[in-house]
Amino acid sequence: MGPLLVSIALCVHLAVPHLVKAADGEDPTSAGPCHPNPCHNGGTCEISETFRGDTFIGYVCKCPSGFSGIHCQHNVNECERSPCRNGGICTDLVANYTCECPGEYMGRNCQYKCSGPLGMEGGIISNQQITASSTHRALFGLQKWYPYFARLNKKGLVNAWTAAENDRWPWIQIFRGNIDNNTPFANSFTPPIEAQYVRIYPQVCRRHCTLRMELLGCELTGCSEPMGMKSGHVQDYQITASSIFRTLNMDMFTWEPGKARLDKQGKVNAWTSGHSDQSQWLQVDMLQPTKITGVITQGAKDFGHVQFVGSYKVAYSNNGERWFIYQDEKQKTDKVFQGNFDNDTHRKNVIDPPIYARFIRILPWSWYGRITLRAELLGCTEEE
Ligand SMILES: [Ca+2]
Repeated sequence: MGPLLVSIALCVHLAVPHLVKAADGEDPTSAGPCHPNPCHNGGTCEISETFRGDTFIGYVCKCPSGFSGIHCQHNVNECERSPCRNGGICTDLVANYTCECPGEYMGRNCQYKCSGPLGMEGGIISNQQITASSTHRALFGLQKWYPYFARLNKKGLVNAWTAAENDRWPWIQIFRGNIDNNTPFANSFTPPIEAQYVRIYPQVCRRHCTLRMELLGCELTGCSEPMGMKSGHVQDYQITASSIFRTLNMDMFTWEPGKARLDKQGKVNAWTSGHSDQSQWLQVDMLQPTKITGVITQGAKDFGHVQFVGSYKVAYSNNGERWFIYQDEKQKTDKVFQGNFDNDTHRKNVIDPPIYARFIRILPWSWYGRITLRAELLGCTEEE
């Protein structure tokens, strides 16, 4: 063993003369400047000729994230680079940080706005999910002010929920647990309400306790912002389709894909395909790879004719040429999403696991009347 050790020492001597010089006076059993490890906090020691400042120490410490200094002895203050957005308050941790977000925002960096309508007005919250302590009956019981009329902007003669006159402790309750696996926030409160049920107790009523309302919030996962079909952030040129219908073959009644926007108003206010078959598609180009976590669809009326898509598949692509149809994970088949049942009510489907892609297509699978869509995509562009 002796001669072998000597030859190794010679090699090191030739290659790294300073190192051997530095180790000259050391105990011969020492294995070099990295043993014992001089780096703190899990830093990796590597033998090196590099000078650090004006001293030569024969090694460098490769620090794990969150630590710095020659020996990784400094806990980096992650809050110094202000990672919390929208007024979030940062707390520095060991190799990490947390953000305490104001009520309207959530996500690791408070980057998600959490104040979208949860679906009282649009109808994503169904009638069965809305209950109340009592129902007011007027006109000898002929007119009933049901809990599920408590929808913001509801119109008609009976257009709100009203508690019965003899109800001493009226309440109305919205259950949102059966939408999907993600419990929603009811927001605009700081701290926000994190719950499956929300119950409202009217405190002061005039004549009757009557109300219409909306709940604002978002999914707990955060990444469920409208991507801009309704707002116009997604522009017309980004929305294309397999074919286009013209009522009476007139250009002024062209149901082009750029009109496929949730809640679009007007006489011609949706996309309608020129053909009615299962090869039709509506495509949105997000311009960059985007995380898509949900789809909201809605039908429309073509001069009084109710039209909507009753079910659909979703396809995605990163180059616009090679397409993948979103799969049902358990069945290993194309997933068919339930669509609309009328021309106006929003229908939301969660895409879980989410899609990461630049191009998204809705593939209508069944329909009523002609294939007609107004839509919104939910997701986020920023990934933590
Ligand atoms: Ca830290």
